[in-house]
Amino acid sequence: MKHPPRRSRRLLVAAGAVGALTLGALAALPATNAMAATGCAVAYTTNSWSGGFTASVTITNLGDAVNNWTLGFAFPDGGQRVTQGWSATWGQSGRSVTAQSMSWNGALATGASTNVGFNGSFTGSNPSPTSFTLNGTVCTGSTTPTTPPPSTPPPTTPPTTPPTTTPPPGGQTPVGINGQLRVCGVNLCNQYGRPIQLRGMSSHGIQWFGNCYNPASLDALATDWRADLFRIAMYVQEQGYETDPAGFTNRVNNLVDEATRRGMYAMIDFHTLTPGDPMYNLERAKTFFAAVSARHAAKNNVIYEITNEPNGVGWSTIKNYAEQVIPVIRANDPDAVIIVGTRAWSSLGVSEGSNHTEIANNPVNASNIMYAFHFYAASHRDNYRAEVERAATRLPLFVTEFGTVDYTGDGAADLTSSGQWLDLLDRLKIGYANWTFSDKAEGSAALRPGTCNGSNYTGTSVLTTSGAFMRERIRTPDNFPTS
Ligand code: IDC
Repeated sequence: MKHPPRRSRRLLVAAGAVGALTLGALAALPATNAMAATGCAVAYTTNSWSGGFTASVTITNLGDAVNNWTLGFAFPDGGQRVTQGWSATWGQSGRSVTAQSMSWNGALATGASTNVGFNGSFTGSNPSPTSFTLNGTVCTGSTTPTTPPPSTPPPTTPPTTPPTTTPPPGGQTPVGINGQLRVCGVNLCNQYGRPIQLRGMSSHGIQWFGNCYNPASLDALATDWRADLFRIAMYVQEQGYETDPAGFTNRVNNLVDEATRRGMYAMIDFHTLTPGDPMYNLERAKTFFAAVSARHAAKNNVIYEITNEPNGVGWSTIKNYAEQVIPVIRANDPDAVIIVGTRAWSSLGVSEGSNHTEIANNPVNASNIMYAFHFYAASHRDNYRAEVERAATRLPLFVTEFGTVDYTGDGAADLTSSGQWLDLLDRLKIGYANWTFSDKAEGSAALRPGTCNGSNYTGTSVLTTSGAFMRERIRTPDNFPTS
């Protein structure tokens, strides 16, 4: 963590609520002293468009060191709302807004800064709040951006273009409701510590179908499909990342920002497939994940999938790969959920004659991780479902990819088997992303061929059999507990 240069003592006294304490007394106070001096400066900047805005809030602690903090302020206008925050637990009652620190940014030394932010909406005007409190003390430091750069990586890039449709009614997006996720036992839990299931779609390879991920299609995914999740499939081979690392990193970053703007979780899929040994791409994975995790560290909606489908290698190789890549992400983004692919095309080993016990007996040495399971409903049936049911009692699972068709990604949708699969995943609260939200002429694609050349992505007329089935499943109301 970079600490900003120490501020002048004069400013400390001027800004902090130190009362009659002398500088000497202030310096001598232990951080936990009940009389600990408090004081703060807040820089609040916004980037707004018609009806919406992104706010960046840099908090500088000008008092004694704290281990956790709560920022408070009031919106000047009654129509202003926080719709989705990051790097803090955000709450709003009437005009009053609070932001409570997370475990990783709660500790603020004297003079240290941290940056938090949120997306908001407004009905009338969008004036900035003029008064802030930190742990109940009014911040008397400057509210103009005189503070040093934040000590955490920058938050969501403010939108450069306004969303073309308004967010779902009530401003309650999946990310807005659930916030930062974490693994709890074998489940994925939301910010209230309650298990949830995320349902969404995977892109096709962004090197081929980049034109399918545009404002209109992503709006449809968020508001017409009501998807919780968008998986960004970045192939590494097959004309993917290895041909242009900077370019693909940039494309992934942009798509994460687009998902964020719409209140969806973004899953970054390092889409290894052939060769099946993830070690072949180890250095690329480290470079890529260092970049994307630094870029999105301050967001609360990014899930990292570090290898799509290992195949032809044993579990110990995958585990070794994971234990080298996970720390790279954790160094930048300590609280993000990370998903590890499993043996035999993420079948928990089943497609190569093994099963989940090899993982349960020798799990990846890291916390807050899940394991991927993939299936193609026309190829994988009862024995795979039975294995998922067994594994789900011991391992946190996420179906980061599945098809309604056979394992080639083509053929007819098997809606009976697909329905059995999704009923099982619903019951076990296992999240999923369907392959693919694209218009490729193959059975697994949700959009009819040619759809991505047009501008309409809503309704069923643009959908294939698989797409219509998936849209119905995904758009049924979510069950996201909020207490
Ligand atoms: C398939 C695509 C197909 C593409 C092929 C090769 O549907 O258009 O030509 O990849 O890249 C997976 C993989 C996924 C496959 C999919 C269907 O993760 O990349 O997509 N599948 O074969 N695992 C099992 C099936």
